[in-house]
Order: sequence, then structure tokens, then C-alpha cells
Amino acid sequence: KKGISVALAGNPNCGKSSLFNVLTGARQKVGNFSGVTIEKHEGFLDFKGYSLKVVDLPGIYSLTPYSPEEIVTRRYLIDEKPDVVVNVIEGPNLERNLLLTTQMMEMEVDFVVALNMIDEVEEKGISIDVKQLQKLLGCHIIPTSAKKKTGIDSLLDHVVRAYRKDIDLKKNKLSFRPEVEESVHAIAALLMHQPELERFNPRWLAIKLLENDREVYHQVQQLPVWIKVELLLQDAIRIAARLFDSDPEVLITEDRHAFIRGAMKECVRQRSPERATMT
Ligand code: GDP
Ligand code: K
Repeated sequence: KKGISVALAGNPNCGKSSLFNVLTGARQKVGNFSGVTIEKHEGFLDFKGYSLKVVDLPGIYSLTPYSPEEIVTRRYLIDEKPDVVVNVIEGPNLERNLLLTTQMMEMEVDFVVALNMIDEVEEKGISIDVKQLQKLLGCHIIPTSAKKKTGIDSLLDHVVRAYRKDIDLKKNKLSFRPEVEESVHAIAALLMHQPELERFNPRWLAIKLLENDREVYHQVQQLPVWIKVELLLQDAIRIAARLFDSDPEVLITEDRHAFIRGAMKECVRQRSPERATMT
């Protein structure tokens, strides 16, 4: 049987462990992620001739390396390279949850979104244009309810399809403002052919350097190409200060939020608020 490794990633309280339990039932084991005391839950299931290994990653708000949970998740995504990542989103809290999703887009991992707690979304009269949101995020979105056990087979179907690269959506890229994009491009071009950085996506590395990401800094600083990279980073800092009275890290965060606000405006409506508040 062909094996597919699947990782569940999402904010704390998005329903990740509930979904994990629905997916894998009794076939679970608990260990630790290497080097840390964070519990690693692994589960197993068979689906349409595939045997899936599902890892429940710790709940995180962001893919920055500022908490042990974030470090574990990021390392797992980069070093273990699961075949498919399921980004579990708390449907009623879409806007906040999308911050992690934008960072998945940047990493260019193969992921699908489980739009979880869809039962609560419907109860609250929130309507989400899933089709349009799929287009903007460049990934499939499957409404699920871990509580009512709905959408589970469809989610698994899409996991298998993602594994088989049977995707009929164009990947989308979150573009930053042109001044930032210019720096991202220039730095990525320098990092592209560095054999030591082969397992990373160069665009992602460039974004992380502009964000002062200390892990990525550490990795790139040791290479001879650093001298050139540093000059470009200094340019970016100067430009951000001169044009926006800001710095690249802040601009990147602002642009992610602008993208998310745009997506929310396009895709989310509150239906009949009277009904939602009357209950
Ligand atoms: P985790 O922190 O992401 O692992 O989240 P949990 O699985 O512990 O779920 C957090 C809370 O949300 C719990 O009270 C769950 O019962 C609830 N929950 C999880 N999934 C759903 C869902 O699809 N619908 C509803 N209404 N509640 C859910
Ligand atoms: K809840």
C-alpha cells in the first residue's frame, strides 16, 4: 500500500485534535518531537488504497521561530517534508486564522485547508464564498465539522488528490508592495543556487531575512553569499525608512494583513444579523 504522510497545522483551538481523533480514531501513538518535550501525536488510517500517517502538529499562530511550538512546526515542515499539510482553520475566526495560511502560501508547501467548525459558521449566519477564497489562497478548501463529523471524506479525498498533484487550482502568491517585492526578488535570486540552502524555497528565505528571522539569518550568515545579501538587506531597510518611515518587517506584516482584509471583504458576508443576534 502506498503511504502518504499528512501533517495537521493550525492555530490553538481550531479543532485540530478533534479532527485528528475523527480521522485516526483508535490508531494513535504518542511520542515527542525530537529534542523537545512537546508531545507528538501520530495516527494512522487507510483511505482508498492509501495508508495515511497523520501527525498533529502543535497549535501555532505564526510560522516565526519565537516559541518552541513554532520552531517544532517549522522544522517539521522543512525537514520532514510531509507529503500534504492540512491547515485547519477555525471557521468562525477566519480572519485571525488566515495569518498562518498566508505563511503556508509563502513556504509553498502542498497544503489543503480544512475550514473547520463549519457548523458554527452556519449557526452564526456567516457565509463564506469558498470558491473565491480558494482562488485567492491558491489551495483547496474543504468545509469540515469535527464535532458533527462532516466533510471528513471530502477532506481525505483532497489530501489524496494533493498527494497525487491532481490539483485544478493555480497556486497563488501573496504579493507584497512593489518596493518590498523588488528586495524579495533580488535576495531570492542570490540564494537560489546555494547548494547549502537547497531544501528551502528561496523566496521564503528572502522574506524571512527581511523579517529578521533569527534562524534563517543564522543559516545564511555562514555562507560567502552573505556579503551580497547583507547589502541588499541594508538597501531594503533604507528604502522602507525613506518611503514609508518604517522597516521591511513591518511592511511585510502590513501587506499580509492587507491581503487577508481584502480576502475577507471579497469572501465573507454576515447573513441576516438580526437572526444571529436574536437567538
Ligand atoms: P485544538 O486546540 O486545535 O486541538 O482544538 P480542539 O480539538 O481541542 O477543539 C477546541 C474546541 O472546539 C473543543 O471544545 C472542541 O469540542 C470544539 N470543536 C472542535 N471542532 C469543532 C467543530 O467542528 N465544530 C464545533 N462546533 N466545535 C468544534
Ligand atoms: K468552540
